[in-house]
Amino acid sequence: MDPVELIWRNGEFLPWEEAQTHVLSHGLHYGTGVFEGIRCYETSRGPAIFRHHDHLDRLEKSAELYYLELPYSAEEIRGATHELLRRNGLSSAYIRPLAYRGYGSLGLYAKDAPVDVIVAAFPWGAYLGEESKNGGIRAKVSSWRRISPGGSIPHAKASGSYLNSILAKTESTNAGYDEAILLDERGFVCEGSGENIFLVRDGQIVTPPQVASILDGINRKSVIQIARDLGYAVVERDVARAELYLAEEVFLTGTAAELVPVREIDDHPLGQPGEITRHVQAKFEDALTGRAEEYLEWLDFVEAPEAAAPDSSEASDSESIGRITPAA
Ligand code: PPE
Repeated sequence: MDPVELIWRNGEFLPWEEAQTHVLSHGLHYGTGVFEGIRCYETSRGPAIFRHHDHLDRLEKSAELYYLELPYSAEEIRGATHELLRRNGLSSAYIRPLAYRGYGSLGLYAKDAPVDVIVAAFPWGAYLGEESKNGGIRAKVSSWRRISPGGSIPHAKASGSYLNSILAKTESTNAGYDEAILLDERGFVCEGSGENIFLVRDGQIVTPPQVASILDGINRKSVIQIARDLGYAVVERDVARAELYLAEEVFLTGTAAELVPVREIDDHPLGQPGEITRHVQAKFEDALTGRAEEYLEWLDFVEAPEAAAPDSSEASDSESIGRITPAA
């Protein structure tokens, strides 16, 4: 991880190294946090955050599902994020807002543990490797099943849920693969450890439905719309494991990964990234980076970063400018 200068926490901009938390923070013990992964891209009209409102909306919904009362509104977090990017001099970045139960009490009914909110932004390159977006990746169906909607909430982007993803990812990486694909308890396909999944079968694009045990990905939504706009049929339905091996093409979507073709699953070769994958991927990347006029509304433009870092005499002054007090 490449540190940058500042992290926003509870209304203040702190130096990166000072953004620490108490070891008895509730979230550290029980995974009681919700978060987002967002990307900001450099475009010809300045830096722009892809579908920022949708991410903040999902953050609020994840918080609601786990009874976390966010002390800041989406608009306050959005404003803090804009300023964070600007003050860190970042015109492209991975953005990680996190709301978690902090220090105050342990135990499972933790009404006295406050909800702390942070936003960090830092450079994060290709999630599944430099070559992933071009050459595709090798994936393995995990022996770990995706958390079920009867025991937890796959649709919430909650910290604790990621133990499930981590088991799958670790298993597949240790076995020499790039990514894991998780099935649900019935044996149907859900998603990658950190991405949604799409298949091409008989020229049609197929993806597991929202009621599957998946995170309702924002890039999933974007890719469904882009593919339909390009004239492809997109069907949301249950996908059997064997269909992964029979598919003409398979690809994954996610904020960190972007759109990544899959070239092999469980030692069944799928071949080089296919035509439909390439077509959708090209348009998707245009949408991310502001080159597709028709999707400009998805971009939340940010004021360009400060050209030079402020000198230290001004720094302490400007520290207080972006201070935001919690919403009532
Ligand atoms: N499923 C899971 C389980 C998931 O974690 C992600 C995002 C997605 C689907 C795709 O969602 P979206 O980004 O809204 O299209 N994974 C995030 C976290 C990755 C991490 O390692 O941390 C991400 O891509 O930012």
